[in-house]
Amino acid sequence: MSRLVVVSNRVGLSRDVGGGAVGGLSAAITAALRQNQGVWFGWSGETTPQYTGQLSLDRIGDVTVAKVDLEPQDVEDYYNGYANNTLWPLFHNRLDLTNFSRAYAAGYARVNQRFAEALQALIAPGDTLWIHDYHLIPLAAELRKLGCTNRIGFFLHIPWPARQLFTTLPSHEKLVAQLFDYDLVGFHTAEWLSAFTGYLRNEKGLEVGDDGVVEAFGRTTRLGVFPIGIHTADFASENASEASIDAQKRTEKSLAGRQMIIGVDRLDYSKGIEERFLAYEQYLQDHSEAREKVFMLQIATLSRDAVEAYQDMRNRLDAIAGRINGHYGTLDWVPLRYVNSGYRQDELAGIYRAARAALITPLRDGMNLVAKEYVAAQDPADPGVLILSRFAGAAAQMKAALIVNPYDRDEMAEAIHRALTMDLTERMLRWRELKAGLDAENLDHWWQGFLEALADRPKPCPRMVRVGGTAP
Ligand code: ADQ
Repeated sequence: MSRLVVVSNRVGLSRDVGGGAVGGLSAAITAALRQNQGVWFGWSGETTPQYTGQLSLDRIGDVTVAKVDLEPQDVEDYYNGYANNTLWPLFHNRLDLTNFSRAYAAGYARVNQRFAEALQALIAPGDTLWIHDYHLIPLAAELRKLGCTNRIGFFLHIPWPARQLFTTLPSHEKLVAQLFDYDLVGFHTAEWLSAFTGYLRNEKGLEVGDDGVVEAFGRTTRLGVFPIGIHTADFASENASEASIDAQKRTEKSLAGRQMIIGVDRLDYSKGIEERFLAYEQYLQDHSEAREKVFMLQIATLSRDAVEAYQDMRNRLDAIAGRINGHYGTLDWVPLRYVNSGYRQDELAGIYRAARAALITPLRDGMNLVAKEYVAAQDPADPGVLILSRFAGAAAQMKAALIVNPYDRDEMAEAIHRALTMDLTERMLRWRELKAGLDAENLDHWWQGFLEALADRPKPCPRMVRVGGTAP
């Protein structure tokens, strides 16, 4: 059996994290690695004054974890710079926050080259490599330069931008060419894939075959759609752990009979938290009868604090939350609870269950797993209502949610009202449809589907998409 080597910017498996604390994606990759005698390689998160390429190796269960330290300049140019100050904002339609810098681009190339050199020592001839996300697009090209002929797949966890935006990136063609060094390139949705093939067609005159195969830059790759799912059982109320039940009870106690609306996100401008706060404020203004009977809990864990755009956003959110609570709050009612702490997955499941509605309203999101987790956590006999942005990749699958435009404050305020007044029959109908979708396309389905497609090059990919078309 061939080994699986997974590469991501950070390794999501460590000795000191228990089961209930592990995020869905990390758990999926770990499951894939365990079944394939795997190795997980990535940056350690640490810096060293001068780069050495020294690998630190550990064995956790059946998985070998391999990490390298980076120089401070690498972190600045590659991670904070090109990944989080160039590609992330650009791929999330925030050209206004996108910083094009040659130093960043050079850092991105340098670190991918360093990763390839460090990784080479770990790769055996029959190994399959699976590279994750926008930090590492050039990695296969760097490995190929070193003579690597292994099968290599790439999965993009974020959206692919429209051609008109993507072409603002200096050396955009180089980035696309680097994707042709992979044997398979996967996207979450047909929409992101179609943005990519739109670039190929309009900029390069290329057409993609019905089987997803496309030839360019002297190489051939295959494109496919693999929407990520979750392990529904981990969130299901029937299997609730003690920590989950405890979190649910604590949350319910704090409700004091009020209905709760929940938002859970990494604190990021793509998640639309500011627009969500403003919509909630609008709802309180439009529905005076709901005041003191409802509150919103927004959990937003800090991320990428070193990037300036994130500090600005935090300041704005603090100001809006303060304004809403100052204006509407009473002696015993805080309309908006806004917390920056992180929670374990099983605790989150309990909190989700206590919420009558979830407001998951990103401005742009590759998929959004929180929307799926909220649905999976609900009590089948009394489920809450999911309000979901049409700009989350998840909206393509979760059509039974209340789908909203996060830029339309009035529409969002109406959706909150509708969710909080929806009768049990409609809530159950919507929930059952959503849950059936989650069960059919779960996390195992995602990683197994990707690896099967990667192993089996000649066969058409499942859900392969024709250029300009939709999945058959
Ligand atoms: P993220 O942008 O991190 O992921 P998302 O998919 O919503 O977005 O969340 C990933 C995980 O983090 C979820 O399992 C969630 O429970 C957890 N999480 C989020 N906020 C949390 C909080 N405040 N406290 C504790 N846990 C929290 C990127 C892309 C997404 C894509 C995923 C997976 O941006 O679009 O869905 O990768 O491909």
